[in-house]
Amino acid sequence: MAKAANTYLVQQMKEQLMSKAKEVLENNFQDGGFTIPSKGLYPFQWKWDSGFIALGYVHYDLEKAKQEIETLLDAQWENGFIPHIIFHNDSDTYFPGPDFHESHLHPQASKKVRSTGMTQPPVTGFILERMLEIVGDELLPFIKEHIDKVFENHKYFYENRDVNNEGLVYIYHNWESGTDNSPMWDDIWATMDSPEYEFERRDTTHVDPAQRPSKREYDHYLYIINIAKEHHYQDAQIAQHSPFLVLDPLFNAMLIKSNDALINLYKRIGDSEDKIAFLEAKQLLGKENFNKKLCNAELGAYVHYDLRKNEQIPFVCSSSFSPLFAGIPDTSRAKILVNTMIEKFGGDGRYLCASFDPSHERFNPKKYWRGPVWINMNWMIHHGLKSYGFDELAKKVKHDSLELIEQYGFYEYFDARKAHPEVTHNGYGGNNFSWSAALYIDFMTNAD
Ligand code: 9WN
Repeated sequence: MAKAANTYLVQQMKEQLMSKAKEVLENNFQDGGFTIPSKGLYPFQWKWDSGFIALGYVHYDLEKAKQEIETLLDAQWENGFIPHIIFHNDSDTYFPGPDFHESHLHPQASKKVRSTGMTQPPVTGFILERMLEIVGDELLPFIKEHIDKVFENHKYFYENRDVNNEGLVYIYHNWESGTDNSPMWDDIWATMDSPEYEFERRDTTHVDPAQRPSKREYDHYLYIINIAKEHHYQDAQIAQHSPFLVLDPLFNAMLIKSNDALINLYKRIGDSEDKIAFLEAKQLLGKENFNKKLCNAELGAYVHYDLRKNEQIPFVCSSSFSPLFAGIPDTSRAKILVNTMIEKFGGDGRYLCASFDPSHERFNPKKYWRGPVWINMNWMIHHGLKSYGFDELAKKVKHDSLELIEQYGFYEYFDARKAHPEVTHNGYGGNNFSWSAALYIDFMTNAD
């Protein structure tokens, strides 16, 4: 009897949270047909956020899911580039805004809408494929209408950012990685002599500064943008002059996963042999070099690669496991990754999956990408683990994600430490954060 009552209460709580998740998305939805990640803190449209957000909507409001994709693709530049932030609207709650980024410096930038001159992980391809799986054939006309823009975006990457012609593309700014102030970048900052800028931070008026990057880190972030601006955001110049030039395993895994999705979608659409052949050739080359260049046997993980120093950046972080999502490791390497995840990131006292190696001295459990758990990374890791048959661990990653949200709310990131004396509330960063809400909906709607 008591058990039945308990099950009923849990069920009720989950239903309430589903409604709350939809409310978060509704409240962040804007008149222009796009959704901001979080009020105040992130008041514009962001590239990789928009993909995860669309995946939340697709379960209950197909129109909004489509609009999210359309408003993003509508900001595409003539050269295929899709920016990381689209300033469809005005807001003074975020720095740096459109006046700092000056995207118009690039001759092929969108004439319709202002944006940044950098990008973010290319998730749109695999999001479209997943949307089709959920909705069914009814969505095919929409896919047909938009898929070429995503293809052009991938082509842009290979034609402009694959400096060694190896099927791997560079990022030139930490904000392009999505994992913005990962300890990974610390050694790059040490090589830079950035000016001390005067500017007014806005993020620290919304969130405890202890959970955000330092002023000095922001100096570096701005300095790289200034260098790119000096060169009018021309890729060839950036590749030559940016002090930050990195092969990021997460970014490249997302590209490879989205390539696969585009290949599958084009096969369904038909009449796209040239595009399929282009993508298949990149897949072969990219996967091979990914395994050669970004795998670190000693650490038992994939790592970043610094193109300036021509050497690996030897740290393990949640991005290290993202290649599972793109089918990049063979099964024996996948087992090694799983062991590393369990040994370094697992254990009873911790939620999976911290964003940086918890055993490392640079781990910071509260600060942005220097340790906390992020729901979008967990979502990718969960699906990656599942695709290799690591069902138990996949379940744990999903379970931990849901528990964090159910206990603490739709936060941007979460402390990985369970019941730790220093932790009274595990939710950090922005609250009512869109992708945490959207992926809660997706996790809850899928039985896996
Ligand atoms: C800079 C919007 C974005 C996410 C990033 C996250 C954070 C921005 C910032 O917010 O970055 O792009 O100002 O801190 O790190 O992954 O896309 O949610």
